[in-house]
Amino acid sequence: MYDVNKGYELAKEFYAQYGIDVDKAMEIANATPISMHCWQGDDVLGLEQKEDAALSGGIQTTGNYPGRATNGEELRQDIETAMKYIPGELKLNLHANYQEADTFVDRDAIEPKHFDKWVNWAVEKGIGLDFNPTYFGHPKGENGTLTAADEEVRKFWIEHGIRSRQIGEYFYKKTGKPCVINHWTPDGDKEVPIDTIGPRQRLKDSYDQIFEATKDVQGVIDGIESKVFGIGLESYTAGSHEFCMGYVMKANKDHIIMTLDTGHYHPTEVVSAKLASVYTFSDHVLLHVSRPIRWDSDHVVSFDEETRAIMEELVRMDKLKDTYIATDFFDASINRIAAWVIGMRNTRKAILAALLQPVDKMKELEAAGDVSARLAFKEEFKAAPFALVWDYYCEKENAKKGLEWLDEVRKYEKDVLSKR
Ligand code: RNT
Ligand code: ZN
Repeated sequence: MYDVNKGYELAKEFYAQYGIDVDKAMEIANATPISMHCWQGDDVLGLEQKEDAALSGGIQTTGNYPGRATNGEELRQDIETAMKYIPGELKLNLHANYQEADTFVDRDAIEPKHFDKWVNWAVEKGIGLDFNPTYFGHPKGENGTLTAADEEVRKFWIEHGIRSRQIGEYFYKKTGKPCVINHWTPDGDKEVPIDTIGPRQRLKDSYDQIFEATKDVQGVIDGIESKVFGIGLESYTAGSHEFCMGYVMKANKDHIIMTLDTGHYHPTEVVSAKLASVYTFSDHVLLHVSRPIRWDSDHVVSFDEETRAIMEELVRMDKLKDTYIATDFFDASINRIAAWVIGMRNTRKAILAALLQPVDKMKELEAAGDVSARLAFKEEFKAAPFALVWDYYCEKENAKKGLEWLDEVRKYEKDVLSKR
């Protein structure tokens, strides 16, 4: 019989050799909020009561695994089930197309009350809510949203952005926790357009209008998310990295920050290498943790080198507490609850692993110019007995250690998902 306590005691001794306090690391990892995206549960389709709901805007889910949530009740039930196996502080991240009005309400007419089922659910659970305007999956977005040359269309989407910030404030007031809003628009072009600056000037103006009209909104933080390309929009994205970084830095407002999505850069560029530069000029960052396989494929977050490197950077810069960590992936080819559990656990796992390193010692060695020891230390911790601490932590938080959650998710699939 595998005894987690025994493993934990041994690991504690291992880490103590380097002056690492395992309990402290678990405590910090546990208290770091991760905003779990609602859209893994239904392949980003939303609850707008439209027969023809379909994903567009350059993002795509692939796969047709049975059991997708088809209404708010099912989605909440699935989220609750996944959350049982995800240790630590959580928030729920909603998209505007997850509104639950009785009849169809268009994006420029959404109101806080259309989200009351979510709000009541979150208040009951004691968790915070984050939000996203949905600038995709809509016929009015075919020729751009916030960049649209058609002023009527652009107005429609600006109104959507304005209402989204008001809904964010409502979430804040109801839950008592700040609402982090992510602003992302897919607007772009299959070919490089002749006019590359016009759409960007309009995008800037649209964001300006949204923030100006809602300048009194309280309790909302706004991430501006860039992207290199989307499907069908391969050559040009108006909201590029430079555009979004420029917008955020020039805005110079505490609540307007950069969103860095791990799948939104050229394949050889990594977010872990960008964080320190952004933090030189900003106090906060919104992180979208995902996994790009050759492109922004939004695979389930892995406990891979880059996810670990990101968390290591945040710990080493002492910016973990200043970073809004959110997940963003959608895999329709596997059990969707398992997708959430695996991706969320890996995100938390990477945080814990980063905290179980002798950061002060390594900084000391570096400052003293001992670059050989620096490398030796870096390498040593890749094979440290981290899993023993992770198992102990999961058990302590009643989130099931190891793969124990898998049988329960299988049972839920048999009892609930397969009957949908
Ligand atoms: C798309 C962006 C964006 C979306 C979600 C659904 O490439 O990453 O964040 O994934 O808003
Ligand atoms: Zn994203």
